[in-house]
Amino acid sequence: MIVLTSGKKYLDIDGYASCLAYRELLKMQGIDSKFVSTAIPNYSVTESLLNLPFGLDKYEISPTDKFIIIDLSNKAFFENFVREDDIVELIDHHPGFEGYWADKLKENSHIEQVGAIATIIAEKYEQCNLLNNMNKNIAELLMAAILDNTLNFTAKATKQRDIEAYKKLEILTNNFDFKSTYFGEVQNFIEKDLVTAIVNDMKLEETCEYLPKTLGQLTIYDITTILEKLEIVKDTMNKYDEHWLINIISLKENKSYIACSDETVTDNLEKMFNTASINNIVALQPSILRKEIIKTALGMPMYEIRHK
Ligand SMILES: [Mn+2]
Repeated sequence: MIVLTSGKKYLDIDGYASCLAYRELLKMQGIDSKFVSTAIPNYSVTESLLNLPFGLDKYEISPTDKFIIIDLSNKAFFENFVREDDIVELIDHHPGFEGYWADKLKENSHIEQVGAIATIIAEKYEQCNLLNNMNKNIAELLMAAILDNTLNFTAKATKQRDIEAYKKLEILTNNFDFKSTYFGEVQNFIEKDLVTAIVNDMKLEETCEYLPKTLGQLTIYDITTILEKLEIVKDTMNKYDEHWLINIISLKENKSYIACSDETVTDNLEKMFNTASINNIVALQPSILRKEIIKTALGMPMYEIRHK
């Protein structure tokens, strides 16, 4: 059996939708596969998307299974059931491990600089001439993933490919109002349960000296209520670690508010982005994604000198 999976600590709409859509594409081609994850989908997988007739499989991993890894290339976050030697394909857009996987998987490693993995999956349907056969629910899942991962097409990581894939899916679903439905639903969820939203979008990742290992992120259309509840945000983050940052993205303003635990973290960010802070919050416009913050940190000169 082929098992599609994403990270063990973290499952967002891009990983979730892409695994489901890839499973359905394989099915159309007569290949059986299962989507298995131990991670809880975060707030970007909204209630209405979770309630669609497509979801995770209950499946017991067996020693003969092969794995397709989606939206992930850092081994530290692989599910415990994944056996590296049995990986047959890996599709990701996070920086850092391109060389390792290219060596190991050759043409079956697809780590591409694209806004969303959902875009790559939609393109796969197209390459197989099956885009018009895509289920409408699957198409909406992929649309949500592209909207979320590209920050409504404002993220630097956004490519023309993302815009084109979204347009085609929009035509396919004939749903031209999906954007406001989706972002409205995400907004309501975050406002209703801020702590859960933070906890389910947390990354604990040792990157480099410039960043703490606890990296939170929230993407929300209108940030006003979150800024009013900043104490809840801080309390939640403090439970994880002494040093942290949380990247709160305001889609409405196309702005990132990066709240930091202390001066040390703030100073590093000020250096990285050549900007000032107010009350340990570094504000950046246009907004930036967590993976872009990591990329910037990895490119800082001190890091290169120390690791050469
Ligand atoms: Mn992604």
